[in-house]
Amino acid sequence: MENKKYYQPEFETMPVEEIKKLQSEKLVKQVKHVWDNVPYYRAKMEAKGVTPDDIKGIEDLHKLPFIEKSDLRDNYPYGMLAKPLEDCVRIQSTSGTTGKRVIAYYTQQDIDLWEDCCARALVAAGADKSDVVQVSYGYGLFTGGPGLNGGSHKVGCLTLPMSSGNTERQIQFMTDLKATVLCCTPSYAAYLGESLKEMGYTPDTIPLKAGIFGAEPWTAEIRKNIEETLGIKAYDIYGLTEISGPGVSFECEEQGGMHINEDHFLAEIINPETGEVLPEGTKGELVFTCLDKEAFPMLRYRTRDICVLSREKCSCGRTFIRMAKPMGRSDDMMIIRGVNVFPSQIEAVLLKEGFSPNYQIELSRVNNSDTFDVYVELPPEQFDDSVKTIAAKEKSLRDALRSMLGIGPAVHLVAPKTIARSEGKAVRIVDKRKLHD
Ligand code: DLL
Repeated sequence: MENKKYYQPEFETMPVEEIKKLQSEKLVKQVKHVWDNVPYYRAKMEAKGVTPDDIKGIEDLHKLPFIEKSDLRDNYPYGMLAKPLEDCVRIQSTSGTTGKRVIAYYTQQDIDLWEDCCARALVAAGADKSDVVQVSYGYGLFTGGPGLNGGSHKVGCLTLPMSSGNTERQIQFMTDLKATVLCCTPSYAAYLGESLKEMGYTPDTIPLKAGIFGAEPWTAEIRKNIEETLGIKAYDIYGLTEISGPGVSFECEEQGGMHINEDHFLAEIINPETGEVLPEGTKGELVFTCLDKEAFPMLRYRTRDICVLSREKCSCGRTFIRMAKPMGRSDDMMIIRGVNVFPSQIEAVLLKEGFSPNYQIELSRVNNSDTFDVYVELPPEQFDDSVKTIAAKEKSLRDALRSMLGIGPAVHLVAPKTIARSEGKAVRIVDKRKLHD
């Protein structure tokens, strides 16, 4: 059995100085391509007094203007296209969780590049042509299904294009066809694990060995939960439609942050308030520049994802810079009575306190003051506890949340299976305050 450690070692293990040289060469060409073909961005550059001649390498990147989601919305549907429409072969779209959908275009070369990135992620998770890969991300406009599907083909794996949903059928195919690698959102992986357990499967009777989970924030605690119920190693994968889709970065066997495919994507961390570039190792907003993409080549695209980059050497041998798990989009951050709260912080406390990852946060406003409620399912074996015991547990969970967040929610322990399960990206926050805006 062939068992390669890397999909494209010539890039994945390139010395850092060479990566930077390659990035500089590609950047110069890419800026020229965008200047020549995207009048909107050219005008933005002109407004900043920059021309392609000012960009001699990656050290000049900071001179370029940013692109934000609002630029893409304003230019919908064709404004940011850098290739004639007849050279494009595909459209994908964002999930629209933060407003109007954004669409991205791909030439065949763009698709190939994206699928190579997904293939790298699969090989990093130990996949080779002997594997059966169950792709349970949604197929369609969402990039999850098509991206991992293409990557799986490139590696030569037997690919099960399941898409999301229909959990019973997922489990039937997984067990009948002995799927070894599962690709889906972490919240759906947790749900599949819960369902398999209820059906009497134990980790050693589940054929899976690895999972590639992303598209939403997930905590170390959820990873542990999934790894234990499914009996697998769970790898993180990151990406966004605007930059291609899944595979912009991926985890290796060290599970210590995701390697960014730096031969294709140039990453920066900026201060989200001022736009200032921050030194490596500082937490801030992730910004990407696409070095090779033809049809939809984003330059300095602001992701709104908050994380940290590290160039620290990785023992896997890959030289690509690593990004820490994004703790959530700056858009996902809730401001509750003036305190900044990320759902991932709440999730970490729940799992640490022995609860399931099934929860929902509800925010509302009463008499001009925010209300903050967290609904959490009771573990099935505690469902028959007395009212007094449940009230004590609610109080203790509230105290644990307060010490983590600096603000205490009203905690409601509810019956098992009463919080809707997610088949794609989980909806954790119901913010009724927005309904009144
Ligand atoms: O979610 C692409 C994807 C599909 C990635 C499958 C991984 C696996 P969008 O729908 O455009 O694309 O959403 C992109 O999702 O800006 C992050 O906020 C979030 N996100 C993606 N991956 C992760 C991750 C796909 N591993 C947005 N951890 C991004 C945390 C993630 N957040």
